[in-house]
Amino acid sequence: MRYLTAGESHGPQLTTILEGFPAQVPLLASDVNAWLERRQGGYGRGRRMQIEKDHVEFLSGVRAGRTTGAPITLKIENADHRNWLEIMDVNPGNEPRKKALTAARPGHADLVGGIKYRHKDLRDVLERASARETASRVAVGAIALKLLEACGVQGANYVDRLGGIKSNVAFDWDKLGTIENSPVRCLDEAAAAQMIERIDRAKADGDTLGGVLEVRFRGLVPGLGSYTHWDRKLDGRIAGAIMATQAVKGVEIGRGFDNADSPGSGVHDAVYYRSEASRDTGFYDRETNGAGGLEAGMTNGEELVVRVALKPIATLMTPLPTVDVVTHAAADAARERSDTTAVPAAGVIFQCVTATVLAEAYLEKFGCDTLPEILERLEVYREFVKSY
Ligand code: EPS
Repeated sequence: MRYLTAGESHGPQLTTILEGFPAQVPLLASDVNAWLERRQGGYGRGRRMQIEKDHVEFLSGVRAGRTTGAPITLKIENADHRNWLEIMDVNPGNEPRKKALTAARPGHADLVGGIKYRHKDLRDVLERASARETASRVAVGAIALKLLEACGVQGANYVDRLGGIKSNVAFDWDKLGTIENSPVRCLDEAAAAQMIERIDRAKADGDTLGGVLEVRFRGLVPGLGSYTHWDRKLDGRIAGAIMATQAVKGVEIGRGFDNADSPGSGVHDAVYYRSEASRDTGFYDRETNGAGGLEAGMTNGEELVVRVALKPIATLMTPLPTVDVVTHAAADAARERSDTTAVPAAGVIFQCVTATVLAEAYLEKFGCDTLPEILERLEVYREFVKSY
């Protein structure tokens, strides 16, 4: 399974082609739209989100509410494009264009992207570097989630820290509704109120905020991924996919950085053989999950726990010093309409991006053509794990 995304933030649309996805998976536009809507939400987003009401159109690979096995083409329109027709026009003319950007924003792709691709209007860089593209990745992830759901896998995402304020409520699968209803996708209501206050203050100061997100998946069978070669290791593939998302600066699996300070006896998850089997790990069981569900690049059947550090958005309304790439004079970094924080939305993106890697891993282990075949093989494998 593989996918390509294309499209600029203020161009006509985002286009995605997902290839290698199995046939016979039930799929409606509303399945994807629910995730697109979640990604658009969250306190701290800017005015752009009032313009866009993201929805997907399937242009191939889906018929009568199920996948056909052919490449799936996804179209998501940029409603804002109608306000940018002249600026984004593909034909030459109107140069220098309105909204040309020359004062490179520190932390954004502007300066290095301009050097690399020889642009002096840095809009040619930022239009593609923009996190608007994550709508495509969420759409693909929403499709991957349909496959995972059929395989008995459930996911979650939530905010652990935002702007330095930490949630003090432990994650609980029975509280997914609380996360959905929280404007900052946080389980701790008191912390959420402080986060909102912090976002308001940052906005008033012309500043932006980052945070720490968590993604979890449960119901994964053991043995997805492989220890046999570096690029088959699932931890590397998950970390790589998340790290390749805009503004990510750190990925941790399980108790990653904390484990580094403890002796092995306090880190590794002891194994027990029980008298009753569980669905995915057979008679084998653990009482702890410091590994975060991954050992040697493979799922071990425990919950997958991934933590992600997101830096604050680089567009500051109270800008940092920079240089104008045309005049080389000192300048204030460019101000663009943007979000104060994208932390709540980022968890949605990371869940979807992780789901895509997990779906690939299921296809590698259980075959690629049709969902019924995958489910048959999954049942055989679960029985094998019980017999092992
Ligand atoms: C973004 C800037 C803002 C965000 C955008 C990412 O867009 P605009 O410049 O149009 O106000 O809203 O995110 C999205 C459009 C989105 O769908 O997430 C940036 O510079 O990265």
